[in-house]
Amino acid sequence: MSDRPAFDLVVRNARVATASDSFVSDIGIRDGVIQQLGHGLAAGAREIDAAGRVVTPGGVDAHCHLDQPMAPPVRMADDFDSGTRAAACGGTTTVIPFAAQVKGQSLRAAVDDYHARAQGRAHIDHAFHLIVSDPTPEVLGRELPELIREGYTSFKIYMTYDDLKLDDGQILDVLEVARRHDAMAMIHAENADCIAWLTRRLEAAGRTAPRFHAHARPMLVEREATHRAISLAELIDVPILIVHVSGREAVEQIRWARAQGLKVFAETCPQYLFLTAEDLGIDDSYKGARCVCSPPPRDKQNQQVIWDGLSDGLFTVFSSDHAPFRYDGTEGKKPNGEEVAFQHIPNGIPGIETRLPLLYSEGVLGGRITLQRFVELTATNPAKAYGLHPRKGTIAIGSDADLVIWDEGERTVRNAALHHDVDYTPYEGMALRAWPGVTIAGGEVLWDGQAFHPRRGQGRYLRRGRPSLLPARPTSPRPPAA
Ligand code: DUC
Ligand code: ZN
Ligand code: ZN
Repeated sequence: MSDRPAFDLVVRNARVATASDSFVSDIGIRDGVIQQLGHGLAAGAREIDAAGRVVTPGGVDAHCHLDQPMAPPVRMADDFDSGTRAAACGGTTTVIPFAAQVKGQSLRAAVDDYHARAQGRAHIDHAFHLIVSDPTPEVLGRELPELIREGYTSFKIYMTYDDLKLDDGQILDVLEVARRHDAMAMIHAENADCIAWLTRRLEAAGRTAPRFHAHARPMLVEREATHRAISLAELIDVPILIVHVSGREAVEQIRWARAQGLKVFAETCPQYLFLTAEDLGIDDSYKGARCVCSPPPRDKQNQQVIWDGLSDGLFTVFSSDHAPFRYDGTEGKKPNGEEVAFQHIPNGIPGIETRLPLLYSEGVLGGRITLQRFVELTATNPAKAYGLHPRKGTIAIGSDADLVIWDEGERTVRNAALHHDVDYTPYEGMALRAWPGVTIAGGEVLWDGQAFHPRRGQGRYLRRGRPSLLPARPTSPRPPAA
């Protein structure tokens, strides 16, 4: 008989939280997988006592941007090394960033390039969504169906940004592929022509400071595009997921769609709970460039609308939309070191490490959402939406041993204590009520509350299955009624 202990790691006396339950249990881990749940488990080679502490599934951040190619001089501050390091220290154990097609490029080339960027660098498991920006007949007829079959079972499409946006006919074409091949279409919903028109007006009036970014993208541009996306999906009869919903007007469209029985899912992000348009500046200071993202943060009333949607089931997924650009230097918010007009500021804010602590602290401990809803939004639903469940997103026998042990107690957010390669956090100085005390990925401790334990290159690429938020469509037509 081997002397090997029964488990590589046992987490004892955990208050385990899943999307449906909360119970006290030991968690026995072997070969990176949860082998047993119960009381009085046999010894592990390593043991962690979690008595009195909540243990949730490792977070699945299903919307983040890492080392995504950008037009020079702009460059993302985080690659798969620093981005997944920061993710792990914030309790996230799986990320799904984007393999982005540049117009004129084949989708396959974009995927190959992205694998090369991830190769040997990731500390945690990862999969890729696609971004489809050039739906040529070759992409629609061959590449996209092939890639979906290979496990790239979701893609994002844009209704804005000149280098990415699709027109309505193109959106219908790609949604038809999603329907035929059972992929999840994620939609960035903002009306490009309205934004361009407003931008020209603002520029002509000399209103070019960062805060005018929010004036160029009022809620109606998001509302109109959200409604249009819903209508296009209804025409094709395909589920869609509207990403980074910012406030009341888009929320109302999604509630309306749901009431019609349409299969419209929705995502929101921390910036729509904790930032407002004032963070883009109340005067013409350039510092507001740090919080320029799209859609822009709204106001306090809209923050409440987003909280309500998190609590009542409107939202399916809570992601970071981490899009990391340094404030100082030449490759980020000041391209070539210059303060530029708002429409030239790279869009995006960092948030991969703060996503879970913010929601756990202000949502769960702030009494706004249940612990079960927290797990559902941050781990279980993203794993289901993107074909990773039940391997990811839950605490169950046979699931990967990806866990967060929470430390409750006051903690102030300081960029100096974060692990990304960005030189600021929008949440600097915020007092939180909790932080991940231990992050375990694949059965190994990556973050112990004080130090990061690197596993560079050991994060695995995950080939994904079909989305499982909805039952599979029947594979053959129903027999005729007798
Ligand atoms: N908006 C996006 O759509 N993606 C990245 C960041 C942002 O602000
Ligand atoms: Zn987007
Ligand atoms: Zn994004």
